[in-house]
Amino acid sequence: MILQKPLTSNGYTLSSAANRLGWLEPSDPAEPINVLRERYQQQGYLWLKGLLSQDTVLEFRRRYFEAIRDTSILAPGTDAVDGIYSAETERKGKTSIYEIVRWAAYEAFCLSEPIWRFYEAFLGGPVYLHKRKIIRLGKPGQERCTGAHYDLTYLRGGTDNLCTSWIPIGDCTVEMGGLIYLEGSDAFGRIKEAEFSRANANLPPEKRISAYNENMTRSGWLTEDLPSLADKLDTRWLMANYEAGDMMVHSPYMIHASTENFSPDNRMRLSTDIRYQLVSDQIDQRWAKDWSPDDGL
Ligand SMILES: O=C(O)CCC(=O)C(=O)O
Repeated sequence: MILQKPLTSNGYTLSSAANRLGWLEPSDPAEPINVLRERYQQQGYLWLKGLLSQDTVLEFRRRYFEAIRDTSILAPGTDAVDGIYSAETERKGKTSIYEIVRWAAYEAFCLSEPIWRFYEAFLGGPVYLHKRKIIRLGKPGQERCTGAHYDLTYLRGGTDNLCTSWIPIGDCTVEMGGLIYLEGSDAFGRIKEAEFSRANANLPPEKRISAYNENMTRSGWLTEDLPSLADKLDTRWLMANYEAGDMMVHSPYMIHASTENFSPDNRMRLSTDIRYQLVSDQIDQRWAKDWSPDDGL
């Protein structure tokens, strides 16, 4: 695939050299669960193609954009499901994102049967969905992107036997700034976490599990400089053209980030990221409340 523009993230440009940029490998959710488990162990992720019904995903996309149409974010006269950005100055609307993450319709979406059934089989028992669930909107031209990090940084108060589902709510091409993964980085995430655990060992309990204590960066991210990290680890950033219905599963040690949206038709990237674990494992209680701007995570 030839990109119209090189991928950028927080002001850094990702080299298009083949040794620094590659593609995620897709998986079929119908494959035997032990095959999927083995692939997840090797890769640190699974890109489950078409796990969810496209209609369910698109219905939620439409509902989301209809709810925020009064902010003038949508180009006039366009269908909400397309999520076409108006680039106009936005007004404060009736419905905030923090209200949307409390919708029963959103919770039902995150608890879609194909998702929890997948995790029961994958993790081998009854599963728990963390209450703190995040929705992210990526507007074309928005320079701020997600920096390189692994999720356990923010989830140190419970088990590490947990998985993140990153779900594109609508198609999300590479140009729209979907999630990218640092190939083979689960191992590096484990090394970093062991280093942080040693450095944090003498801190009081609350600080020890914090993503923002004196041993961490201000955001908890490893870096915003994605190209240098790939150079340092001599690896590649893996990207994908996600489709509505796909679900990513990634390990809490797998390093990921996002890139700028430069959709040629001004389509907004909408996604959610949610976490599942076995209900019998220790649950990080900081994640047992709905996502809010002041939750300190
Ligand atoms: O969607 C993003 O930009 C970040 C998502 C993320 O960090 C995650 O899924 O863990």
